[in-house]
Amino acid sequence: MRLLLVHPSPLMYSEIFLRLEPLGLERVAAAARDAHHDVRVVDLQVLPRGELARELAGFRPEAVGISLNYLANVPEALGIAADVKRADPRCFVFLGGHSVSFIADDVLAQAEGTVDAIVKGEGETSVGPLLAAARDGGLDTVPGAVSSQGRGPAPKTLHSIDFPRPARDLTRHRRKYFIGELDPCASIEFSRGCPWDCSFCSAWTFYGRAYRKASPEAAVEELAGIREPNVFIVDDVAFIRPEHGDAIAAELERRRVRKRYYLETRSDVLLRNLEVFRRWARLGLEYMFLGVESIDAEGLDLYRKRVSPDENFRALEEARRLGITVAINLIVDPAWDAGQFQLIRDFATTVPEIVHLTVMTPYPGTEIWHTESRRLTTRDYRLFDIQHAVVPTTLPLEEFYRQLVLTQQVINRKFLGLRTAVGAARVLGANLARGQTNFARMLWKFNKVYNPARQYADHQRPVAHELPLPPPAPPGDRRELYVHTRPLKSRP
Ligand code: B12
Ligand code: SF4
Repeated sequence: MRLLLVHPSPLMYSEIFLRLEPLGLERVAAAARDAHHDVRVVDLQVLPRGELARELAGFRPEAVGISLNYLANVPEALGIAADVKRADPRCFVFLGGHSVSFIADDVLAQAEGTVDAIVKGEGETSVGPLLAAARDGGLDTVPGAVSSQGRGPAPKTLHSIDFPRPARDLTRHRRKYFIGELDPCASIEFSRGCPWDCSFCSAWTFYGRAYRKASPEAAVEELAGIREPNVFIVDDVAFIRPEHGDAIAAELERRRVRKRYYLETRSDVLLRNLEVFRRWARLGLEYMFLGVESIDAEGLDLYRKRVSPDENFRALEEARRLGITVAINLIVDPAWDAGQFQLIRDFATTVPEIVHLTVMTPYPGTEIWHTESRRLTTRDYRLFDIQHAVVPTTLPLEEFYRQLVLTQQVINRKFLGLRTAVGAARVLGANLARGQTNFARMLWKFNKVYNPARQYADHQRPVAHELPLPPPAPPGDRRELYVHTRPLKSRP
């Protein structure tokens, strides 16, 4: 079958700091190719919508799969599905990805016949059987599939994440993928899933708390084949198992693979596995994203982070000693008043790290979705991007955004402060010399995108499709939140 896979466009607010390759879609593409389909990918993060129309007309796909990892992309994905069906009513249209897995039945209903199936869970295992069923019938027998014919059995968990390797050759315009000054930047997955259970997060419920690791040999073989000099490691929590991080490092050293890396981890994991991070710093680990979430113990308890403020601060000190630049994430509680925003500004200007702010948002698949969704002030999918407040704010909403943006501006000014500006200018010069302009654009764009009036106005837009609400009572058994229901055994 001719299969076209589509990634929706980036959200304005994430485009500033990074734009990364659609790794999940590339893996689905590879699995479909293994099943002998003719596959193309259109990534609307880097291509204009007109390019999709051109592919539809030129390639004439018999099936179109759209990635829906992000709730805020639901209206766009439904629009694409409708366009595809209008162009060719016989084309088989399906959706898959993280967010849509939790609300598959509702999104299928909202699509009003323009979507033939929604695939829950990992796409590598389902895409082959799905396309076979699209041709021969039997959609209700495909694991994880939801369609007008009914629901298939539970999604199948991929036995090993070593294969299929992402079909990176299908994503053209790879020079557009970057994160901060790592420009251009590719992505790789060393492990999948998270064994913790933070209340605001759906990473653990998607994989049923299972945690799988790529074999060090396969991971390094893949890494060595990546053209880009920079790599973002997409693992939710990198190097949970020190021996895994060490084994990959040893293989990289043996094969003399040298790149620059950005990863995401937890403070307790960093402190516990300091030697691994030291070894990786020698190998090129330059940036790290730490989910600090809250600067006080009360907030950390609320989010069930299972880390203390002391551990967070010690982790920051250790990262500084290792020479790794840290980006800290803090969750903004909509209940904050002006004083609490001021506290965060004071904190952000005293630590040398970059601070990122994300607004506490109850997503389907999280525990807070069940406790907070009754309080939602909006159900506009587009506002569920962790940059908007979707539950009541203590401050009037306009003032909340004013405080939020003021805090982001203070942080940004610090980030671009004199000392950093000298460094940034050096990096900028080097990147521009190589024809890489993503980092430069990021520096220009900030003030245009972060604008309180614009964020407030986003709430006034007409809403075509609304996020569904969860069932009335929270599940007694947390396993009811899982997408993959038979977790593998491994634990950290
Ligand atoms: C890397 C990453 C990113 C990258 C995205 C790169 C890209 N374009 O794909 C960047 C850094 C840009 C990013 C940004 C954001 N992210 Co993000 N991100 C992740 C992260 C850590 C890993 C994703 C990944 O690559 N996984 C590895 C691949 C192999 O898995 P996958 O993408 O899930 O794909 C599999 C399945 O989902 C499925 N699948 C995927 N697509 C399709 C398509 C079809 C047709 C089918 C059948 C199946 C299928 O099959 C794949 C293979 O198994 C996840 C957490 C997680 N564990 O998933 C969060 C996560 C997905 N992100 C999240 C959020 C909140 C965001 C932001 C909104 C944050 C922000 N405001 O800046 C933005 C929005 C992005 C946008 N729309 O523009 C949330 C999702 C929340 C939600 N419910 O909407 C997550 C779950 C993190 C979390 N724990 O809360 N993110
Ligand atoms: S926030 Fe991080 S540690 Fe917590 S469950 Fe999500 S991925 Fe795991």
